[in-house]
Amino acid sequence: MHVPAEALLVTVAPTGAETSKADCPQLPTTLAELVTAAQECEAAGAAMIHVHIRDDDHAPSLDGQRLADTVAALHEATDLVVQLSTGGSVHDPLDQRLKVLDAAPDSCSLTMGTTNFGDDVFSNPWPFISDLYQLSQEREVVPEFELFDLGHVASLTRLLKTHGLPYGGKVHCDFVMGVPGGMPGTADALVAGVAALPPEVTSWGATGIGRTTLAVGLAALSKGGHLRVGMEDVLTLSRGVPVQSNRQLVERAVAMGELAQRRPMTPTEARTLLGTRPA
Ligand code: KMH
Ligand code: ZN
Repeated sequence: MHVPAEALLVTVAPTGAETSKADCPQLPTTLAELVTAAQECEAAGAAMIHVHIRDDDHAPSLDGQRLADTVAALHEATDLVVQLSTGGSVHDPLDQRLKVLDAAPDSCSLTMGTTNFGDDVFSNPWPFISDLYQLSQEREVVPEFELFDLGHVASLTRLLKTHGLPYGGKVHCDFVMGVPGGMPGTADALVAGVAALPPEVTSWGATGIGRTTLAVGLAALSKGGHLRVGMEDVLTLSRGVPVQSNRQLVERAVAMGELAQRRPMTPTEARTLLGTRPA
């Protein structure tokens, strides 16, 4: 199947690891809430979901059984490409983050370097990146390379030179911009990042954290990229107006795409774009 250039991959990142349920009761933290959000976002035009799970106390979790149950429930209830976060929370140990692949998702996030993350450090040393990448190749899980900084693009170039192409042969990356400590969420930074991408990259998307979401989304569309949106990344629609559901953010991304004459990609097209295993 050929995926035409006007097809726009909208990824939803509905939960994340940073926001508490107490601060944001509408954040989907239970499996039932996550599945409902996934179904609503698929109906609104999302084709992939980037998943962080929570435990019974709504705290971030990398529990293996919960991860496997989540992948199964999302596959049962939707056609979305299921991407599990291997970033977890800044407090998760590297060995547990490697075990995420045991849950056999279609895709996994793979961050290309250590980043200051507000007052914390999001640790991604080279040996961990290298181990996680080789494990993804063995397990036939397609990585999405998360680029928080320009140096991460250089590390991606090094990784592909060292270990070859991912499972499926496609290289998809996502610029995560506007994290305090990473590259700014500006059009200028995105243009620099896209210009530095290695030739093996077959597709890319972007997300801007917090108030950078619109600048980054519009810049990504201008450059022909794809979009990630969701309550992991932004909690207001405009100053003082809280996001009530992930569906609102997907609807806004689809509307922005329509202005740019892009139409939302189907999950089947997304599988072709990304090179994931068949559904
Ligand atoms: N929660 C952040 C520390 C990922 O999902 O791979 C890391 C993160 C990236 O969200
Ligand atoms: Zn994440």
